Amino acid sequence: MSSQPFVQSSPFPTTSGSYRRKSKFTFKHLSQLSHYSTTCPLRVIAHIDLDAFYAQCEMVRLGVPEDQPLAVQQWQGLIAINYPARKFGLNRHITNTEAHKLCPELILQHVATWKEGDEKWAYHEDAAKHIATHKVSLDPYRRESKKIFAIIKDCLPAAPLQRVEKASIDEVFIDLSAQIHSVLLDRYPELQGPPPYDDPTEYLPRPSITALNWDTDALVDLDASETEDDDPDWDDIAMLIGSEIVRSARAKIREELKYTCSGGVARNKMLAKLGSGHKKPNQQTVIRNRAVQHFLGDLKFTKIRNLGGKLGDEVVSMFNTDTIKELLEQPLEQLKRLGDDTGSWLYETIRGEDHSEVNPRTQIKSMLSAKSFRPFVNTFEQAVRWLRIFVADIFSRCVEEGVLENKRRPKTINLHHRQGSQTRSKQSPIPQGKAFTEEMLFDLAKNLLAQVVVDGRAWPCANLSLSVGGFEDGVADNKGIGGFLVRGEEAKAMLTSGRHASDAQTEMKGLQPSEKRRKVESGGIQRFFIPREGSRDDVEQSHDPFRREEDRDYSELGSNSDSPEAIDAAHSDEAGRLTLLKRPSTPENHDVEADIPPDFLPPSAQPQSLSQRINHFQQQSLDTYFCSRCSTHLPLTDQAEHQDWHFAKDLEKDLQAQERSNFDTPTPRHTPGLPQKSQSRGRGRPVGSSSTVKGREKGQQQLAFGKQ
Ligand code: TTP
Ligand code: CA
Ligand code: CA
Repeated sequence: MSSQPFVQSSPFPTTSGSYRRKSKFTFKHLSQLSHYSTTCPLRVIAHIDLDAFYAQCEMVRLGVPEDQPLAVQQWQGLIAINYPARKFGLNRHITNTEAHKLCPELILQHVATWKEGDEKWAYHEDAAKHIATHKVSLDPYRRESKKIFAIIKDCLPAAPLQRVEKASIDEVFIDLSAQIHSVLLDRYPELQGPPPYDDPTEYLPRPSITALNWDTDALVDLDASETEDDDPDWDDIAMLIGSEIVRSARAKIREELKYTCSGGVARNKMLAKLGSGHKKPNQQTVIRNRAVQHFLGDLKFTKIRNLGGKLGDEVVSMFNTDTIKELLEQPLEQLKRLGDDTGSWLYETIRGEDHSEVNPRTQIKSMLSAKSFRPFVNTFEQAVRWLRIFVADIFSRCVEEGVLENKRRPKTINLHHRQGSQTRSKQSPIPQGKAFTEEMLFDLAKNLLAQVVVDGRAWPCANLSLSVGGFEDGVADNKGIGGFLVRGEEAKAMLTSGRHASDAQTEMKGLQPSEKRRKVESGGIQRFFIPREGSRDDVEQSHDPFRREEDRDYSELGSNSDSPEAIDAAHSDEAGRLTLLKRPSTPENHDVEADIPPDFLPPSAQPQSLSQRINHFQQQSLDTYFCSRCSTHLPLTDQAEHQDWHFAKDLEKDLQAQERSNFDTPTPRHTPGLPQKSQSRGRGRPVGSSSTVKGREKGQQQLAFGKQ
């Protein structure tokens, strides 16, 4: 590694020969730079990634000295470790207890959580003990992320000279091409003129400069065929300007928010990202075009975006290596054993070629709130409580997106439910003609859950996630705009006095998982990213979205690479994260391993050992109970599930009826958790009338969980 700038090779370098007077780049290349052409050889992309991001957020929030070791804890595991703590050997794969042993002075800060029944997330002292009743909130980090993103944008000129892509909660790509083009013309007037003979294929004059000052940058050593004695060409100068811009943005983030970050500057996204991770913390690495092969030669290809996961594994096993150097020996035809497109993509990638665009879209496409359950959730009531939290979480993020002002509004709501190896997804449209309220979302969510329960085998549930998607700009797309606006305002008034007024959430860019995979720019690798499309009502056995998220966390987030999938995971919250952590050895955990779901046994009768349980189970299953609603005898062990089934059926009908009659009127306020019409109803209603709710004993009891 050299930190040496170009050295002045000769006092009169530009007069010694004609080759010296001409650049290897043409006027056309220069002009391509101003258009963000992805094939422009002068292109400059930057990647900025915050150092130990969540840990820094906590350090700044708590006012902790910079040399104090600190790690961020989620349940029993660590998800972010600051650099002072890394010196003690701490990493993401150890538990908090192990961490304390390695570094006794460590500050462990648990992430903020939503506590069941609370109106807002908070930092709870003993959160780690409450995995069963709390849900992680990443809001504090989203907020900081948003501030950082704003500073970066502020440091850059206005569009069209600005093109920034938020790639995850703590990183951005910047296409600096157009900005650099304008700086080049400014600083080097010789580039301004029209090309000789008006021929854009004419070569540019050679830069008059012979030495570049790379300041504090880490410069990657040149390829073997290159020497620092060669005078810089325009691509080197473009990189230098890019590096200056990144340095000033990083300084501004540091100055205004106290955060350090690392930067990478190179000719494309892939290299820029590898660059920012090359030297951490608080440094930036420039990979000049003349240094690309040298830089890549030493790397493992599994560090490259999209090669951290399954595709990477497949390549490793097919070619028996994980180094770029060895893979470079494989001819294209060999790589095409992975598929034509994938092979070609890989061939280019390991040669440092990546023509993907910096995608400035920062609009949120979807929001997801999820939880993995340890112990599992076993009743409708419990699940609905989680839905309440998910809805509060999503709704507050929607408010931040401007749903109440009708700026943007999601069109669909999805529920994913996992039981054993089976995942089910239910989706419904979000009615566009009426006010967007938390209660409306909650009702829709419950309805979806009810549909899952109706299908049967809903419990024990290992994972639930709720998402809203299909965000659209309200004004452009909403035809009933007039009426809606009034209601939107009403809803806002209703809410400003309530829970969400002070609970501003920060934005996370998000795409539907399927969109994410489709977004992978290099056409050929889709088969590794595109999920099998499911119908609206999917029972997915082999394709399991939760499983995928978990894979992702292990293979990609952990390797400091944020593939589009990793971005998903970044806001999938516990859905993915939990499995990264070692499972806590709490008593509840034994339930996870038990092959008999706990809800088969009444809590008071829960025996201790597995054999006792089995005995108990066998004994119980001999008993039956009589369901008065369908006049059937059923095994006692199925009672809970069966009653849930009735309850869910009722709820479904009830909500449908409500939907039909209320479609044009704003949703009235009613007790959360209970469909409005059913609140006044008593027991023992006759069976069979479609829009009424009958035999609600269990349901009423289940849903009477007070303040949500
Ligand atoms: P990263 O950028 O991967 O890591 P980092 O910022 O903690 O450290 P580095 O200096 O190496 O960049 O992830 C950003 C944040 O995302 C991280 O602070 C915490 C969160 N995260 C998880 O919650 N789980 C994970 O497995 C990973 C990789 C990150
Ligand atoms: Ca980071
Ligand atoms: Ca990152």
